[in-house]
Amino acid sequence: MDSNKNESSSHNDHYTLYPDLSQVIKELRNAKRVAILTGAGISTESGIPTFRDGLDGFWSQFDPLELASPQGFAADPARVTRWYDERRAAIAKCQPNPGHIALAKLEQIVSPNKNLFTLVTQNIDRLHQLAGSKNVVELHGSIWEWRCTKTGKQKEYRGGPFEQYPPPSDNGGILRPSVVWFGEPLPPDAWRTAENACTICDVMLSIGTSAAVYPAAGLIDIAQSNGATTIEINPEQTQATPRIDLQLRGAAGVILPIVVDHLSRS
Ligand code: BV8
Repeated sequence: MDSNKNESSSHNDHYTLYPDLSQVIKELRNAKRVAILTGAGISTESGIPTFRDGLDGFWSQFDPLELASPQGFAADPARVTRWYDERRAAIAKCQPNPGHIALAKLEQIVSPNKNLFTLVTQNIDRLHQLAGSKNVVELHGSIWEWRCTKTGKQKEYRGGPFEQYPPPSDNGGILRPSVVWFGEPLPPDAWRTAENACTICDVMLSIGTSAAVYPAAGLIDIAQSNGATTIEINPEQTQATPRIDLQLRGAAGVILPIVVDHLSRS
């Protein structure tokens, strides 16, 4: 079979594998504004464990309220900052995967330099930006930014592990990661931008999130109640699945390149 036949058969396979694919392509083709919500699942294929997935999820080994909360930090700042610094060192070895790269391409297809494409992420690894995504909104901060608990002065730490825990700031305080812990408010500007993007979008894709954490997961309902078509890309059902219009069941690193490939064809 020549390569064209091969290609078209694999193309047709996609439609069999993912029954909602043709509708998803149609929606994206007609969309003027697109909003994306990503969670830990899109970084799984880069080697970063998720939070709630089976045994490898973070929260299966640690109690989030102990490690990802102001109370946990106040009780044991050394333990919490060591845990985040170990995650930072692990993430430093990770690269964007085909899912991140496909989203950067999708942004260029949908709205080159017109920011009609907003990528809202709950992730703190910055792999979207490394993959080339431009219009990224970080709802839960970044593991690369640490701030002094006394002055709030924040800066990026890309070097090796801190020498002591909690790491001292340069004016007598201690450093904490600039991530949003449970019980802490989201950065107001980030939330406003995300809420607005999901209010005015025609299509919203929820990718690699269990939709368990609020207010982030509520963005799906905001999009839906404002008339957007909602699409979920996830190997499993999530808390949002019953509310979502279209499903592409599988890994983001496999499905997103297929979506971009179909979109790129006339
Ligand atoms: C707030 C940053 C108010 C740090 C995170 C009771 C008490 C206190 C609070 C609450 C409460 N009830 C509700 C709340 C609110 C709380 C909340 O939602 N709790 C949940 C657990 C019920 N929310 C908050 O506290 C938020 N703040 O409400 O403040 C306020 C207002 C004003 C003034 C003061 C206070 C703050 C929430 C942010 C918490 N920080 N992380 C860190 O990273 O350590 S949360 C953490 O969970 C991450 O950010 C993560 O992104 C987020 C969501 O998890 P997911 O990304 O969805 O990851 P998960 O593992 O769950 O799922 C992965 C998915 O991927 C799975 O579905 C899997 O199937 C899929 N997958 C796997 N492989 C792939 C894949 N998908 C695609 N491809 C693959 N290959």
